[in-house]
Amino acid sequence: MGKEKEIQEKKEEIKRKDDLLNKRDAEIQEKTEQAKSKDSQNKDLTSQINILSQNLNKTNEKHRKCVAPNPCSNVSKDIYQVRLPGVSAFEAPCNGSGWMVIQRRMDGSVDFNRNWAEYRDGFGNLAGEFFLGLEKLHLVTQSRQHELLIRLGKVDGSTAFEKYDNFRIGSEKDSYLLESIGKHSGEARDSLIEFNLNMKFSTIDRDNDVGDGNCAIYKGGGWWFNECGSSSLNGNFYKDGKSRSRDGIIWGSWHEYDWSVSLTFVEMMIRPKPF
Ligand SMILES: [Ca+2]
Repeated sequence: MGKEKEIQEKKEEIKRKDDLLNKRDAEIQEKTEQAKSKDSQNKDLTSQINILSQNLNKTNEKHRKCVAPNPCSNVSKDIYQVRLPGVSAFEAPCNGSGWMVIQRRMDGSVDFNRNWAEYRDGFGNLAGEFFLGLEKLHLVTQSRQHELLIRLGKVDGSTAFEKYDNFRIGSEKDSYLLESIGKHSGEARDSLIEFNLNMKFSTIDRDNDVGDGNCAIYKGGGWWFNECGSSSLNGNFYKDGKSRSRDGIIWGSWHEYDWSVSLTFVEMMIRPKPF
């Protein structure tokens, strides 16, 4: 009987050890599961962090564009060195009220009958008559929403303005298309939306208008011509305010579409639209 009892005890001891080993196995199994789960959670977190980081980059990019500074704010009336993100520094006149002047006609001292490269790069005298250049207009207006203000004057001394709230120019690849102009207000009334919106820029050597001939040749200067339209602020300058053959500086909606009129003063200005 003593032997049987001893065997019985050994069996029980083996069973206890077996149970213990099984328990250890179960624990190891559980720990492994937990580790796997943690690993999966870590992967989820890494993926979330990547998404958040991408979103942050996008937001930063938008923020950079939204806060592109107004180079003409707090600047007195003078020629100013414009530095904007992503644009090489260039000079432009500010008018003292936050507007950057991009084109001016005042005395006929500068010839506006120019070719594509000249309208692209700009020409004239920043203190007098000039055109700032389409490439700069493209880069500046793409960086943030801009307003366009046009001041007009007749030989009799009367003046008027027209303002647009979303002026944007396409790239040279798109022939500096007038991509957007927005809503208009002012006493000169609109002479751009109907005919010039979505038109490419044309010059004497680059006919991008929609008619058979080249409006830039007929009108004496580059513009976003249609066929040809009722505005041409780069047209020929007539000191007496009388156009010889519909080729003067015109803004039809202000001079009742009387094509014998030629304006004797123009200033085109832009500024970032206030929030
Ligand atoms: Ca044509």
